[in-house]
Amino acid sequence: MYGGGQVFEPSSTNNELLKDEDPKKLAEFEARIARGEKIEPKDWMPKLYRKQLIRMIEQHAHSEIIGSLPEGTWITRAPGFKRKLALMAKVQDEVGHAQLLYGAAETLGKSREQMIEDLITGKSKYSNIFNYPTFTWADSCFISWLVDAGAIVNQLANARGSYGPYCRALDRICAEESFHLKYGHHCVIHLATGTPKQRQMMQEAVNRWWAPMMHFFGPSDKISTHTEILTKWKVKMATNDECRQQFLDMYVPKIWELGLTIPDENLKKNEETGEWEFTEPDWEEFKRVINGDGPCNKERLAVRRTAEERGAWVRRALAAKTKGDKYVAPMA
Ligand code: BYC
Repeated sequence: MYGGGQVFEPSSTNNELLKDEDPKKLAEFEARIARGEKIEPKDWMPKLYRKQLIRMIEQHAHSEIIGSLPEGTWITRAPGFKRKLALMAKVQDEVGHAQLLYGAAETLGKSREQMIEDLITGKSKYSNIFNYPTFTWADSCFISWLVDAGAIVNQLANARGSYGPYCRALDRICAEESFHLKYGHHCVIHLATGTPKQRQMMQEAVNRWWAPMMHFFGPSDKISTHTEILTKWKVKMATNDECRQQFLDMYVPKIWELGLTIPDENLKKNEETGEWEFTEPDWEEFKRVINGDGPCNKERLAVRRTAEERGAWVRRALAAKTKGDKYVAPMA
């Protein structure tokens, strides 16, 4: 199974883990969180908090390296030298984000090797959206603008959360993502205001990516498994529905402004409630994709598996000891 694991873990597993905690320590921990203090790696924390953070940060890290693949494939085909340079820098940033996030997850006791193993064997999940193909340059532009925009909505909120290392990683990531957003917006504007062929290409990309984009924020709050405990412990500072609403509020007008349409005839802002109304996303498709049955899951993991195998000698060489018990020094 690829990008697998169980679909929605029953929250009873969460309750089981909480049952054995020392009530006094748990109350002190929750009081610290309520006061807005950051929890650091050596502080006491409930087993469930640790488990949830590892799950979420690890999935986030995997999403960054897998997410660099659909855009990475366009580096050599990007139109013009400037676009190639910018896209190459962006993709490199995304891989750097994975490094920061794996580092944050490691502070909770799971090794990077184990995380990579769980990714390439399909045990861990990563974002649904990177399991779709980038057929044209416009698909890559959609990711750079709107997927990054969605990521920023989520990350800006969670950077104010409770776990110090994750928040600090998110702060750095958001700073870089804001450049990606500008780059992506520029690419989309160029196509959307270009020749009829360019406009058509951009519109087709919006049509292809809209449904995965709605899924990107996670299942609706009514059916989300982890939101309740994660918001209580200030790991998630906005729910899935809140992030989706914020994204719609900020970006639908910008998409319309460019003369593009959105493939959802029910999409409109309810002026009374201030909420966006839209067609309920197809959660069955979402479940299939996050459990390994999307259009590109197998291909994405095969690429990572090959990279892991081909890079093994480098890791072995770096870890090898020379005479006198010194590690091999990097040559540059
Ligand atoms: N995709 O209880 P829920 C980027 C799973 S990279 C796949 O609501 P939670 C970029 C969820 O894991 C940035 N799976 O979960 C990179 C759970 O399954 P398990 C990506 C999803 O954790 C390169 C189940 O569904 N951003 O932007 O409370 C180039 C139930 O869901 C998804 C992040 O990773 C999904 N979309 O909330 C360009 C943000 N949604 O684990 C761009 C960090 C849900 O029980 N993550 N599931 O088997 C989060 O903020 C939260 O984990 C989520 C989900 C909001 C995504």
